[in-house]
Amino acid sequence: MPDLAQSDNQATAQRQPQQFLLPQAELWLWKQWLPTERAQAYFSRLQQELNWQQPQLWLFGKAVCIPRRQVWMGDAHCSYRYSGVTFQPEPWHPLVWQLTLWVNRQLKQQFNAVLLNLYQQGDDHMGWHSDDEPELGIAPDIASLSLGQSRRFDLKHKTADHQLSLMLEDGDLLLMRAPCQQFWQHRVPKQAKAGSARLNLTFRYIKSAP
Ligand SMILES: O=C(O)CCC(=O)C(=O)O
Repeated sequence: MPDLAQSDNQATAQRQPQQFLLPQAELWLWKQWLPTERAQAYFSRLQQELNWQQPQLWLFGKAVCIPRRQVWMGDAHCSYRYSGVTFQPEPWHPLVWQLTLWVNRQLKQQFNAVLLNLYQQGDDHMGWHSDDEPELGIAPDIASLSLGQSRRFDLKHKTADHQLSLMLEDGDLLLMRAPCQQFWQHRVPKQAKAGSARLNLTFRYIKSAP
């Protein structure tokens, strides 16, 4: 897949990230990593062009629809299993592919799959969890790009009394460095006043089958 034009290539901000040094976790946050105009254009395109789904997962022995829409996308081998369901990746959408290249270049990573989440309204949310499925290896770095409506992003330590809340805004890029997933959980809570939709891409590296 070719790189986008050189002008698009300059689309990401070069400013320094904010750094959060937490017990057993390190977060890096690039505010407005994508400038607003570009973030808005990407948001509209992805909202319209992707095959958004609302699958059922198994939670506490019951099948329940996830409270948001999602798409799992990546290299062909990147199947992903969580909450009792295995997801096969959708082939790369050119824009998601391009964003993955930019994120990989910025963060010196080799992400090969992306979970896209669409929160259409304030009731849509994601509960407490860690990105710790076996496919990700024992110490994954996870990056997340936010587009559209600002939403709160909470983190809490699994065993100690540490918490952090960030507001993730249009165009923000967050890196959760290992061993964050091992020791911390995160969530996007319901937010009654969130008037419009938010889209989030989390970038992951899935190992090839042995
Ligand atoms: O929407 C977000 O910011 C978080 C998404 C997330 O936690 C996940 O995909 O595992």
